[in-house]
Amino acid sequence: MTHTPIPLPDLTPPDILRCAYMELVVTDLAASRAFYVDVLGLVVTEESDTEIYLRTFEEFIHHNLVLRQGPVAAVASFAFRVRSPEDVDRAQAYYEAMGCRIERRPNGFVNGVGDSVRVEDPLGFPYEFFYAVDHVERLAWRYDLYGAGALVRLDHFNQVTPDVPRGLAYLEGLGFRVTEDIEDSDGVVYAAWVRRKPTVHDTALTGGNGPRMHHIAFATHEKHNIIHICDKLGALRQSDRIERGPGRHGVSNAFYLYLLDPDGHRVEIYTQDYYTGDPDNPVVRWDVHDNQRRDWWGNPVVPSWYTEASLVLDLDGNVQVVEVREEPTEMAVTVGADGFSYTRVGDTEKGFKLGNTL
Ligand code: XXG
Ligand code: FE2
Repeated sequence: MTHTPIPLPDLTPPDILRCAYMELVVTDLAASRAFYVDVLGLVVTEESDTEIYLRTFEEFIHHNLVLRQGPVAAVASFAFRVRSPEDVDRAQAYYEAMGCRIERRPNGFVNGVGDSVRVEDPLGFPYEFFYAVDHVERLAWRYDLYGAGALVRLDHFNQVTPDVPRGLAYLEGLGFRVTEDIEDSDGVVYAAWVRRKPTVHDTALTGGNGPRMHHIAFATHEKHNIIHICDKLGALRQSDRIERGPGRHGVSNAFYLYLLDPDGHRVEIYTQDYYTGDPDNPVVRWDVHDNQRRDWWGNPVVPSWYTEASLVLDLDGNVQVVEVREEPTEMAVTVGADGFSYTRVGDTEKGFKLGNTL
């Protein structure tokens, strides 16, 4: 398949620090509050009848998540913090040069954030860049407030897009570096993880019908914090919020849990990936047939995890049209039992199939 390249401008891209917050449109704000505040324990920075601003325990900027009441569940913004006010200008110039629609708001799009630019990026995602932000109390030392499942940082976004190599070339032009990917021997890329901060990723591209939002991920300190969230959901008779996990990822080596919020927006709870800050950090490439790539213990991925994702909005608040992936999907290749998945390298040549033992 030819991956029609997105022409990249000959301009310095904005210096992106990290993924910083997501604006999520939810259809029942009270139900979402019950999930994100009462169950997950995110900290309310401020709220009104129509919006709730939430942050994690180690955060010092105003929020990591905005919940906004609206008619259709969707994502209004994937927001990244940049290094300086001038980097907001650089972001504007960069996307204008790509011919993207942009909107600049000196007073920000949401409370607590100043001068920002929102763009409809070449993949159809609403990206936002800002530097100016209100500082709030970093609650890291407030152990009197921590619950056993405390969410301490926003870790990453995950985006679904039909053509991963095309999206990757654009993100690499924007300054992201690839940490890991999943591919096959025909050169099909199924997913890739890219970073700015020195963790495994700030966002990832998952190959599928898109643009859609696959998940937003928050970090806990330890694995036992994730187990506590599972126990709490069980005690609340809300175990049906658990979609996948808990488990250990192959990709990223992190411990994980995926939950679905009342609108079906997927939230990952994630902990203990690895440091990637050296310039020669090695790229890890996984074979799509490796049965341990997505779950190190070999547990199967539920089909909904591959197929379901949230819609995203354009700058007018309309839902972006979803385009179908043409290349093979990971679900068809691995869940669809093609007989070529393996746990031990060499099993397939010997004719062994997933589930058989040597
Ligand atoms: O953050 C992640 C993920 O994208 O959510 C999924 C790290 C690893 C994986 S995977 O399912 O590939 O192990
Ligand atoms: Fe993730």
